[in-house]
Amino acid sequence: MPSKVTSTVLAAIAGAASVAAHGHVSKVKIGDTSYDGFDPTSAPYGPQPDSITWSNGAKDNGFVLSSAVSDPDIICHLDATNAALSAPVAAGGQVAITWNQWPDSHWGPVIDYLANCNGDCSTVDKSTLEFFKIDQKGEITLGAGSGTPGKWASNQLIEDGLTWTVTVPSSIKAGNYVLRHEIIALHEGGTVGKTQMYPQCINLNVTGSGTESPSGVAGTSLYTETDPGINYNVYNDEKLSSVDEYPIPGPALFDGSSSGSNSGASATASVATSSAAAASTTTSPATVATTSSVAAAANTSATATAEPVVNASTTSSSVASSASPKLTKCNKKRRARRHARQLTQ
Ligand SMILES: *[C@@H]1O[C@H](CO)[C@@H](O)[C@H](O)[C@H]1NC(C)=O
Ligand SMILES: *[C@@H]1O[C@H](CO)[C@@H](O)[C@H](O)[C@H]1NC(C)=O
Ligand SMILES: *[C@@H]1O[C@H](CO)[C@@H](O)[C@H](O)[C@H]1NC(C)=O
Ligand SMILES: [Cu+2]
Repeated sequence: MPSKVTSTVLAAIAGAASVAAHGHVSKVKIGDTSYDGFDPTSAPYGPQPDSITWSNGAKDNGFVLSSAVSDPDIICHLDATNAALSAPVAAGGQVAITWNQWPDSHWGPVIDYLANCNGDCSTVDKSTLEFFKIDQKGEITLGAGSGTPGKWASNQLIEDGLTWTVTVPSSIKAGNYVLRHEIIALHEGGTVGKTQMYPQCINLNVTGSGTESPSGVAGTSLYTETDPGINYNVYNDEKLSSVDEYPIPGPALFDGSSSGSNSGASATASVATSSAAAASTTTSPATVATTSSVAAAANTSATATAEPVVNASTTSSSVASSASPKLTKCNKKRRARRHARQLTQ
């Protein structure tokens, strides 16, 4: 008896340490103004009245599993509630989002979306928001082989002082928007439903003279748990020839986004998502192609039967379905923590 209790307590401590290693957005900086993020790990836990960041119920810096990507929790995190305030930002301006911490081992893409609140973001029903993607980065360099993951956007974020900087597209019309910033951790992504999603919503009041209203999709329709970029094994880099083979999940990048896209590739991607985006392609100057936008465009064209382009995601689906040999102890520890909770309740 005593030994069982002792081991449960030890498991609980191990679980707490592991969960504490996850992260949350702790700061948002726009120009010279810095805003505090919502801290899910500190009392009073509930909604913070004077914040631009949405509150959530992830008390342990936790995540939404990819098995729940159709659940409203995926929109702005667990039990998320609207932020009361909005940060002014000029269209074309930058938003720097800082996390309190992030584990190196939680490899994955960083993706940002906007959704127009068509009114007040402090009271909008999150299920009515339609998100368009404005920024995405996946894998940056391949791993050395032998099941070693490469460098991912999440690792870049850590290197950059735990900060990810997003540019608000200059072409969008002024208004109140929710920025949905997200890290997707793929260390257990080789198993369907086990990818860890860490979204955070932020209210922005976009100013400027833009005219575009990109079409978007509901937060609950961004992903499925079997998308090749969600159910993805990060330990298989020796089988890849290029980081392009990782297909960044979610809809195609909005063409007015600054993350850059080859005009031909992004025009193809726009066909499937937004006629406004496609129209703007003819006037926007060609910029350097990013690997991610090429992959997204290829995937989109394959499914939308638009103009033929190179199928950059050819090998990724076979990669995604193979087993991942080196799972971290993340889930094991969470199970231990759940047990510990049951013990104390
Ligand atoms: C957004 O900015 C406009 C222009 O400054 C202002 O009139 C409006 O009240 C702001 N809305 C919010 C929700 O902050
Ligand atoms: C690829 O297509 C699938 C199915 O339409 C979609 O769910 C996924 O988000 C797309 N991925 C990219 C990178 O566009
Ligand atoms: C792209 O690759 C996928 C995965 O191998 C395949 O199912 C699909 O048919 C290919 N599409 C095109 C247009 O080649
Ligand atoms: Cu974890």
